[in-house]
Amino acid sequence: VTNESQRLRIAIQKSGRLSQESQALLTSCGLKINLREQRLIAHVENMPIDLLRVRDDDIPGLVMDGVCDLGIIGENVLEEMSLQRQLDNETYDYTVLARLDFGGCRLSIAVPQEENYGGVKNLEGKTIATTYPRLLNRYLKQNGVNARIVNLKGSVEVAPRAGLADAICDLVSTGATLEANGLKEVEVIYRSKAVLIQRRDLTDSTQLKLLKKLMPRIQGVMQANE
Ligand code: PRT
Ligand code: ZN
Repeated sequence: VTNESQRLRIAIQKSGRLSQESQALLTSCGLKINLREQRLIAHVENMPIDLLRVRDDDIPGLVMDGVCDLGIIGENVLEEMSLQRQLDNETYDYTVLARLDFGGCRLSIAVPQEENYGGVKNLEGKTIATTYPRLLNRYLKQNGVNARIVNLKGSVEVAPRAGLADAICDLVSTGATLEANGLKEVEVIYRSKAVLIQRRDLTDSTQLKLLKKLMPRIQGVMQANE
């Protein structure tokens, strides 16, 4: 018998670029998921597992605070949150169980197409708009560049045209968005994929047993996709 608190809690993105593939991965592992729209919690019918469907930005914190046992999240968001929590003296512990085969993208710096870009030193004294200020700050520091970072939660790609910034640092996959906005990619600062993470202090033996059963299935699904 499994009591409520022993159910394994997995946080996944509710709707967005990672949700379909996160659900598909879990379904391929044998989880029977009954997703009624708008529900925060979905109970897995055939295993003691609950899915929490949330904004992707909430997933690292839920796992780091031990509120959820597992989570599927883009490394870009995970690393940004981790850096933020370190700076804020909050807990930022987690374990990566698997690097997954979806959600691939890169975090890149882009400048107006017409600009003569000769290397990272060209960013000295410039203003760069981004949703990932900690990752960008780390990169600039490592390269000895002083630039001003402007925080934007959305519409980053229009910032140069709007006169808000000289450059941007944003996620890129095909490059079509940059192109459409008259920008060119000049530096890749971080390469990201979706990962399955676990909270550090998972000790419940029932949960660990279930996890031990799930992990080979996840590896199997990924090998089958290769
Ligand atoms: O609502 P919620 O907060 O949950 O979702 P969100 O809107 O914050 O995130 P979402 O669903 O857009 O992305 C979730 C995750 O998918 C990201 O954190 C990345 O790990 C991953 N991912 C992979 C991407 C992309 N590829 C991607 N191309 N996330 C965003 N983009 C955007 C990018 O920001 C830019 O606007 O797509 C545009 C660029 O795409 P291309 O193909 O034109 O280069
Ligand atoms: Zn988000």
